[in-house]
Amino acid sequence: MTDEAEFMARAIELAERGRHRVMPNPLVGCVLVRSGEIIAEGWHDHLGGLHAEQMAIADAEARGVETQGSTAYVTLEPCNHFGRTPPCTEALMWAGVKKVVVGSPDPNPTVRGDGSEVLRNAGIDVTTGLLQDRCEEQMSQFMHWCQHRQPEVLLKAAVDKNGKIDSDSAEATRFSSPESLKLVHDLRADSMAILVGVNTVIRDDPSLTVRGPDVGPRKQPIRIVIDPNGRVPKNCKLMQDSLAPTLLIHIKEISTDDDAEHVERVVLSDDDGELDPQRILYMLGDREIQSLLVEGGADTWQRFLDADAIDRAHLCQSPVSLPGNDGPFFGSVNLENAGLNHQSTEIVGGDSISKWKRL
Ligand code: AOF
Ligand code: ZN
Repeated sequence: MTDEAEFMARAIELAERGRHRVMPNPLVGCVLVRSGEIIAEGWHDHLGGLHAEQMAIADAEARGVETQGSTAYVTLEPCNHFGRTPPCTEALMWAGVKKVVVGSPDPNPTVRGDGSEVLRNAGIDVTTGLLQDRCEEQMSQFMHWCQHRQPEVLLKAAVDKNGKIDSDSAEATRFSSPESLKLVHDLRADSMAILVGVNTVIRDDPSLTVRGPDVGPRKQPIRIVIDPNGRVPKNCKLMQDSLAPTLLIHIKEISTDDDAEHVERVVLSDDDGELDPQRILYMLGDREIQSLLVEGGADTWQRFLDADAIDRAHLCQSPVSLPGNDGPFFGSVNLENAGLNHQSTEIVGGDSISKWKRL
């Protein structure tokens, strides 16, 4: 790796520190370099916190390090707008940075292209595209939403050795290892919304909250239930606990008199009694939801796959055999048939976790 690439790689590493905590903002990292040495580091840490460039400049100031004449390596094009923070372009100029090396351009329409142009007009040398693929992969949810105005969708499925789905336990606790259950909470924490079908709620009464990872000041992911005909029981956890918002999607008006405050219902038009996943994604995209985790059950997975509505999948296969030979079954073949490509497989606590992606 060149020195330049190493500096950007460090910025990517720093950006990771904001994971779960910055959405709907992207993960961004920044280092300031002078005479071939990193003199300051910053990252976007949580929603409402400083942007990466501003944190790096503050870091230099706090340690009494001179930023004049330095080069900034930043994973995303600096913003040039007054949002939750003042523009990073101004901060970089103020700090006397002479060169900015950008990973990815910012596709956000309110900042697009502008940041680099403003910096160039101020006489700062700007180059773009260093480790761009890695930067964009790290902020894929943000990139996807900016491009498509709908969430990036991740399917998570847990099956036994034979591809059988655990049909009557909440959160597959009977057979996935503790290590892979922990991963489930990481996936939830990495999502702005979690979706299940009404049958899963009736059968498992899941709470669908993030337990473990720190999500910072952002809210817990919204819990969404596809419930065409209003069958979600009033006394289930999603309706009773207010740990996270709950959104029920119906195809007709359902009486709402005694719903708790955290519960919202929306009515979407249907196709022969079925809710089209694509219609759901547009509705969520309009609400600026950039990432959706589809947790199940099997019918919901398959409907989303059939509608080409899954971008990524994690399939967790345990070495345990559940009793009985009857279905439902689910596995690689369902993902392959839906046009997803296998990316990698790792073993976690004895379970095999394969990752899939639409290219
Ligand atoms: C940067 N550096 O570290 C980040 C940027 O609402 P705000 O003010 O936090 O602005 C959010 C937008 O700024 C976000 O949608 C994205 O376009 C950009 N994020 N920009 O210069 C950063 N996180
Ligand atoms: Zn900024």
